[in-house]
Amino acid sequence: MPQNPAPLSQESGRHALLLSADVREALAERRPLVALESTIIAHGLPRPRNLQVAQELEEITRKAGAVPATVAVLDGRAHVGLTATQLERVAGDPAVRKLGHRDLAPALALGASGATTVSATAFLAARAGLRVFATGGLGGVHREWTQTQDESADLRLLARTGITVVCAGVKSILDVPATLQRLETLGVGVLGYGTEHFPGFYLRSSGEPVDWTVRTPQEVADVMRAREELGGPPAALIVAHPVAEEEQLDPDVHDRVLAGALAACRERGVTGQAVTPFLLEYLMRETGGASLEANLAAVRGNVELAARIAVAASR
Ligand code: PSU
Ligand code: MN
Repeated sequence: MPQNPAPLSQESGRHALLLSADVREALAERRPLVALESTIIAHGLPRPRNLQVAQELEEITRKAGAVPATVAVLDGRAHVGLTATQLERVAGDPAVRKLGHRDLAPALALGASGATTVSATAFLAARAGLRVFATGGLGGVHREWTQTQDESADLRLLARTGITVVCAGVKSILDVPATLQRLETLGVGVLGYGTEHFPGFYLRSSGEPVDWTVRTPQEVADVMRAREELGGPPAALIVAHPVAEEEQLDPDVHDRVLAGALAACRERGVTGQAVTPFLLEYLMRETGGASLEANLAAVRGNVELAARIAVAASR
């Protein structure tokens, strides 16, 4: 969307973006690209399965006709598009931190390495000139918000960044109605993809309605085009894409285990950036891996749809 600051060129400073050769070429030739988030790889999935998944997500993108651009910070340089070796490092190196948007400058200045969350990935991808981004579930307003004030930095960044984000809604560990309200207030667009309900990440539906439903990648591309033609301040467009019925987590299991996860989080005093990885890990353990399979199914589906949207939007 055109109102983002001009894309950074690779040469514009010591801390500028490093684009992989693939990504640079695709941008120059206006071919479809999809940005992929790395926090889910480094901190959202167990090792060594996470590396396989990271590679698989890039493969799914290519198969659907787009160029994958996994985003991460390595040794103080922000990368959009990783080599195979760099991807291995993000998946395997325990020194890789979790970086939200506000962490980027210190990480760059101090030479740190980190995986990027939705907020940092969306920012860097838009800076590089990418228009479509895929992840699992967005961050949002946590259920204990009134006590902890824990609202993911994802929301505010998405309110100010013109990029289309394909996700399975927001993580169901969150307060979904409160998050949807915040998205409305912040002016972030929400489209249900093939559904009249906002997805529930591990579940097909969160039970909350969406105002707009689209049914094809072309319809999403048309909405992107209309937003560009309208102009105005940049904001993200969320394409909320539910996990397939047969791949969702059993809703009863979900509700029961989630209650335990939230209680454990409170008892152990887990706070800040550690909350989301803690809850995801707890659910995975207590569902015997079923939540992991639902999470992966959702991410795979989102990446494929994002690639099809990128293809439609590049025509
Ligand atoms: N989606 C997943 N798994 C994850 C995440 C998203 O399927 O681990 C990550 C994203 O990087 C998102 C982050 O930005 O969780 C939110 O963390 P927090 O609540 O600390 O902002
Ligand atoms: Mn948080």
